[in-house]
Amino acid sequence: MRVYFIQTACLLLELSSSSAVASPSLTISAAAPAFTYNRTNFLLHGEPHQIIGGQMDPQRIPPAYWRDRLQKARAMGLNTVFSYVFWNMLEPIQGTWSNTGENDIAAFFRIAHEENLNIVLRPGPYICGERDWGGFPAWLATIPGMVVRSNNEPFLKAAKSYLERLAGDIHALQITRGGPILMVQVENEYGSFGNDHDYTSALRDMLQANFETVLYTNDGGVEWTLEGGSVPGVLAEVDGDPSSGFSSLRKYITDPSQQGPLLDGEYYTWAPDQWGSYNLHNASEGRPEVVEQFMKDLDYVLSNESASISLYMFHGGTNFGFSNGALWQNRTTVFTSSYDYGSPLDESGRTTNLYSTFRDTIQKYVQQGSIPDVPLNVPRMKIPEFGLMPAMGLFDLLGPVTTATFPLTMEGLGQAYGFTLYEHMAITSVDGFVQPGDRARDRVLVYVDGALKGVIDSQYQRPLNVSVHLTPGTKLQLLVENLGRVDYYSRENPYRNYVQDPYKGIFGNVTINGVALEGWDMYPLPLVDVSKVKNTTMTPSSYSTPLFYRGTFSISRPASTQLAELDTFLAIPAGVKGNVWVNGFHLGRYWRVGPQQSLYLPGTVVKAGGQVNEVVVLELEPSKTHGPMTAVGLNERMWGNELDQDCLQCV
Ligand SMILES: *[C@@H]1O[C@H](CO)[C@@H](O)[C@H](O)[C@H]1NC(C)=O
Ligand SMILES: *[C@@H]1O[C@H](CO)[C@@H](O)[C@H](O)[C@H]1NC(C)=O
Ligand SMILES: *[C@@H]1O[C@H](CO)[C@@H](O)[C@H](O)[C@H]1NC(C)=O
Ligand SMILES: *[C@@H]1O[C@H](CO)[C@@H](O)[C@H](O)[C@H]1NC(C)=O
Ligand SMILES: *[C@@H]1O[C@H](CO)[C@@H](O)[C@H](O)[C@H]1NC(C)=O
Ligand SMILES: *[C@@H]1O[C@H](CO)[C@@H](O)[C@H](O)[C@H]1NC(C)=O
Ligand SMILES: CC(=O)N[C@H]1CO[C@H](CO)[C@@H](O)[C@@H]1O
Repeated sequence: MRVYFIQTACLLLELSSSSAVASPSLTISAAAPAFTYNRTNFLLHGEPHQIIGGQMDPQRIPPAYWRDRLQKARAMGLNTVFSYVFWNMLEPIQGTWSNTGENDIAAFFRIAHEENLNIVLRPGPYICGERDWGGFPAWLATIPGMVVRSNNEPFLKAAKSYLERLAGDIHALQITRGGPILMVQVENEYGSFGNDHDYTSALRDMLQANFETVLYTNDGGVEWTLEGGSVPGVLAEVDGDPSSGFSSLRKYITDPSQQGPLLDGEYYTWAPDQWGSYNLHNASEGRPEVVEQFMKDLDYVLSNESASISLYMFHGGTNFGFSNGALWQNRTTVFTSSYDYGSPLDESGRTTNLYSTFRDTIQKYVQQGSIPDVPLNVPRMKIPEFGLMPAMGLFDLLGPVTTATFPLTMEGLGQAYGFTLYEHMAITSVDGFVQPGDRARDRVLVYVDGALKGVIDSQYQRPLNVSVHLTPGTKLQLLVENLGRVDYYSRENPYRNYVQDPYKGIFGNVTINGVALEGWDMYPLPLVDVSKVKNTTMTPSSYSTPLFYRGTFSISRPASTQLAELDTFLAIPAGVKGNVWVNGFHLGRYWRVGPQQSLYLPGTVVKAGGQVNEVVVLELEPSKTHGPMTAVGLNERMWGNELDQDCLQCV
């Protein structure tokens, strides 16, 4: 039996539910459509077709590398790429459609087509995917009456507008129009979350109004998830372990309008990483029994002509910037910026041993010589260690202030991601523990008159009680970091209401000894543009509040150097916790607890030919005692863990 990764992959366990649904019958037109299916086979131009797929999400990959990653997918033997689309990146502000760069989904699909790959589109609107709020834009949280993932008018209205615009961009790329899009998924593993068939039917209708291709659902392979997630008139499929999933499909999907060939829509090639001193990097490397099971499962699927598969992930890529999601059990657990996933194509787009092993197995089931040769791995570069100098305090970069008696949430301040600073000037004397709203959302650094008093973090199983002593005129500052909104809930999780509670910053009152503090100055720090970080060095008067550091490196190789040769993993050896930008591009977060100890720096943002590359680092807990701040580019990745010095007893 394959090991299930229950807690963080978007799939789940047992529990049964009743119900049967009335069914419109499946309509298959007579003149062999480009792509359809009967009870046992997908049919591509009328011929039985086995989907050998792998997941790769364009918005997690630098666009200049799309073709390389797609070529490598084809060269592993895949014939189809499954892609999530992240609504929050396409519509960062309600009504503003941003479909260029990494959001140019149509361009990714066109390249896939050129590289002889088909596409299975997974547009959500909810996609889970270890992404902030499962791909929902944060502004949804500010719409009155909003109930996401439900048959709720404000939600369906916003979802409709998103799906219409997305369909507008990619309409011509459907297989019915000669493009690569074979199928479109309805919602995402909805059965793990709910069983409101009115909601999923409304989404089905919306997708049918916008797409001409086959629709399908994808759920965990047990009765209750299949019952909750399957939709009349829509092909029902499963994910996870293929053997048990397929027999569940055959057993529990009894409505003919939902029956068809078998597809394991997410076969896990391993798992994402989460921050934590005791969380080791997840990988199958060095675990032959795991790889053996992968191959057994792949053989099991591919030897059955009724069955298809998609590897989740073929290539994970990166949760650049602040884009990662999180989970809530009885504390927050946060996905790393790296979304390596232990996948066959690693985070930097290099093929791995696992890639070769998958390729060998796939070879057995496809026409001899039909798989292209594998492109060689280009070595990554090293960058010798270089200095980072203090340039500016984070608190010297504050924008316009919002003042209110009681705190507003990050969303209430019109902010989606990053940090928010809450300042209160004491007017009376008070002593006691700080309660930052109903709970920490998520990591709260507490300062009194500029001195760090402690860290309250919802990741901690046993958070610290941070005690403060305020007298009239003392300044209390709470710097609240949004570590990523929860992206996955199971119906069985007692905390599932967190999907309706994405709020960050301070929610409720800040209290000390139960007394609410009144009078707040609030400063959003979304850090979308670090060009305002001064290009000078300074001598900090104190190291207790967060500092921006700057440094530069240059690469003497000619400007014409192949981009992949400029790939590296950037590490900040003395760093405690913070964020890194190179030439203005936000690589993501670092945190010494690990397991991620370096950030993927794609060659696409590096300038060669001796030009200056500018590095900006926000260190949240600067110190002189950790040694000088430096950065270094590693050509081989290191993973590792360290204890959390902010709270040794919190875990
Ligand atoms: C589905 O179509 C294929 C190809 O025409 C055929 O071989 C197969 O028997 C069909 N299955 C059913 C259940 O009709
Ligand atoms: C394919 O798998 C399904 C589900 O497990 C099974 O019912 C069917 O008999 C298999 N077909 C072959 C040819 O093995
Ligand atoms: C919840 O917390 C307890 C310790 O207080 C721990 O034993 C348990 O495993 C936690 N549950 C989850 C789902 O993390
Ligand atoms: C914090 O205070 C609460 C209430 O006084 C107490 O139950 C808890 O154990 C304290 N936590 C720690 C880590 O000391
Ligand atoms: C905050 O405190 C004030 C004063 O005690 C109270 O009126 C208000 O309801 C509180 N707000 C919340 C969200 O608890
Ligand atoms: C910033 O300063 C460095 C020298 O410390 C210089 O090489 C670089 O060009 C400057 N960048 C800008 C944008 O002025
Ligand atoms: C499949 C797998 O190995 N999952 C592990 C990934 O990492 C987390 C955190 O260390 C573990 O809890 C999982 O078991």
